[in-house]
Amino acid sequence: MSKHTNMQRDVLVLNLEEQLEGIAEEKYGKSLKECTDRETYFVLLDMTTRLMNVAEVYNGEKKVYYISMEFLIGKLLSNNLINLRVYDRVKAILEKNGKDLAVIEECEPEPSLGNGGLGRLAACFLDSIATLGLAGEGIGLNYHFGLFKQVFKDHLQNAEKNDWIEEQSWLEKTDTTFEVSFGDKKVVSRLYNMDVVGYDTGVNKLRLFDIESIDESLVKKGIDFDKTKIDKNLTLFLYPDDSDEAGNLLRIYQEYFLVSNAAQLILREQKERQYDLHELNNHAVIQINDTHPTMIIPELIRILVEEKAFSMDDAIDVVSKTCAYTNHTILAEALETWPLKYLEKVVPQLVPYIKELDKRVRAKYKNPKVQIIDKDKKVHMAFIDIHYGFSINGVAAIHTDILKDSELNDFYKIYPEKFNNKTNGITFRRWLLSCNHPLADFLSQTIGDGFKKDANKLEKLLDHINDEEVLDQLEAIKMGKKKELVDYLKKHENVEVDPDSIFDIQVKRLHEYKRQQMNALYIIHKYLEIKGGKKPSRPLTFIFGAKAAPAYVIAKDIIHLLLVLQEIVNNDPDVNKYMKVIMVENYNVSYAEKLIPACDVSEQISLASKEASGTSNMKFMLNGAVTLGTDDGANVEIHELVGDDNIYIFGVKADEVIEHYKKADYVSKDYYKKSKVIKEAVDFIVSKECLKVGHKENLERLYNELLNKDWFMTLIDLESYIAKKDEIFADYEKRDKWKKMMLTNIAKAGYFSSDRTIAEYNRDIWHLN
Ligand code: GL4
Repeated sequence: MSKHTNMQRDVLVLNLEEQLEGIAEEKYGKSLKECTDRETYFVLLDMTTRLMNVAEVYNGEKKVYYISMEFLIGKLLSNNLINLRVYDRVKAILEKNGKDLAVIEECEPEPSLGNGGLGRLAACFLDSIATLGLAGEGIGLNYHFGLFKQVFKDHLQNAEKNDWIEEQSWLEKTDTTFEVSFGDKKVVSRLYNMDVVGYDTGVNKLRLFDIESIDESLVKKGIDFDKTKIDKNLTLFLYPDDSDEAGNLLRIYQEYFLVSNAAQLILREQKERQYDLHELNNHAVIQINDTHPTMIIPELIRILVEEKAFSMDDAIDVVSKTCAYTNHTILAEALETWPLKYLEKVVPQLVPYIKELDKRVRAKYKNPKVQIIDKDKKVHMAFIDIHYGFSINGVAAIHTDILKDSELNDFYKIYPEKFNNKTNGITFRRWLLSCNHPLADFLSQTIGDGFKKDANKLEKLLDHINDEEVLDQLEAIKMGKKKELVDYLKKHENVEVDPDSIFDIQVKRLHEYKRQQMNALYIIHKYLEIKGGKKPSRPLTFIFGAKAAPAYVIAKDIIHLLLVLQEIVNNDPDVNKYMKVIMVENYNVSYAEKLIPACDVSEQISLASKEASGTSNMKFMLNGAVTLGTDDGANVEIHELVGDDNIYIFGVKADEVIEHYKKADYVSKDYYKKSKVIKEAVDFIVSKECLKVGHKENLERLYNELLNKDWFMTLIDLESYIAKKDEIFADYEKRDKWKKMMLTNIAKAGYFSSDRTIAEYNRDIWHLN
């Protein structure tokens, strides 16, 4: 940090209280004490912004641009205060003035700029890039209504707009505007910045582009709007419904808008710094987060050729050395392919370049499976990234292996040197220091502060594995967090939960491969057992949080089933003493921060091979939950780290699953017919009890899906899941064993710090100094 900014910062920090009083007076003509909670929030926002303005800005010779359709950043106040190292001081000043920082935090709306793990990962990465002192920025879009807000009505998911942007916010409007040309229209963009402050370091920027001509009034009912009015709707929603042609076209408009702005921003910066564009790769590295920003490749090539007098060869060469691609999924439907005719409509200027890239591949490789444009005239976006980027990485060891050995094997054979693994990570600032103050403080007392900067130091906790006082403290902290959650659930979901019950939690996007439906079948099984007189030794609380894509019918049916079960179980006097079911409404980052510290059993039950990594598994572990999971994604690495005795693994393995798909020999009905337990659980979905509460159409559709299709093999694992789950619940009673498992999981979580992940990206891909 330069001496100059250092001093300015010190002055501000020294006079924090005067500063806060000054801002309160200036803004509201009141003392801090007299401010309402909301006013206090805005005073803090101002104060924090001032501190970030005097922090060091990173300006390396080379910079990483992390381009992503999503940045699921969560609320910023607490995290910024923590990273600026003033959280405790601010908290104390507020207390002196009769205010509780935790209450003030509730006044902040959560930015709605992401969907799930992919978007949250991008946010964790920005935190770690800044924390490691690397020059890097995120580039994304400023969605006005973001991902929809989930509202339950009549046991169904309804989608409403998520109106999160306020008059005063963390967004800073800039003077930067660019023109973006589509085939049939031009729009003008505007850049908004958000500061990303590292832990005890400097700041980077998240760049969010918007359009000047946006018209929020286009959204009339729910999340419906005219998808064809591009100049008015472009940045209204993240992932608008793409089940029809207009929706597909809108996605392409959004994606090109993102990359056109990114390209203009990056090239403007190169020019300002007087860098030679022939050496672009020495000054910039572009990390393409999943395929959505893939068009940055042909777009940069196009600009270099048409506006910078590059030969095609030179343009392709330098762009290929600048762009790297991260793959986040092996689900075929998530790998984007756009019909060429859509691209011809939206971005005709790119089509000759895409064809050129395709032609060059064709000239070199005969294998039809590696061609960019297939025989149906569809453009495989990932294939552009692989042929014309210098690095392809998966996000967990098993995922990268599957990419190499099966999904992308044809490419791996061509470019073995491009493939590499970067196991995901999470920022411990948000997922420990901020969401679990009691645990963070206790760890500091027990093993020192070192873990805050070097997560591997958490291993020191293992020295205390036989220390009863430490084990009891961990248990007490967990209980404290469970009680906080109980209060919150009472207030927000209107359900009573027993804090002494086992908290079993599954929170993640709703998808059949994640198998929330399998968890639901277990709940049915337990319900029937209790009805039959077999009571669990301790009450069980099953908590879910998940949004389903509005066009994903079966996912919404699964939510319906969960809400129906919640109603039946929680209102049945024979059962509700022993178990409760809660599907929380509008699960988001802020909710995760309340649920994760309170969890006992972390549900990571995807069909093996399908979950690229998962990241909630890491957050739960760090907060002392024990994983119940399949050998999938990062669970595999958690398993390796904690050993067999500190995790509960069940189910078929990835290679078996892949074999089943290859042979197409999985028949769910066979499992249903063979097992009484499975049959009873599945049949209950269309039982009198369920139909009395729920809707015939939804329940029957789900029942038929499970019985006749079950593409993600729920029934193959149901019996082993039931057995493992009963085992983990029984082990919960062996308190000594359980507390040691908690401790071991926390101690071994250091590997999953996103600081480690980012250090690896930098070492192997970015090479920033
Ligand atoms: C995801 C994966 O589903 C998830 O396993 C992974 O942790 C995450 C971040 O790498 O990326 N892929 C897509 S698509 N959405 C995700 O959340």
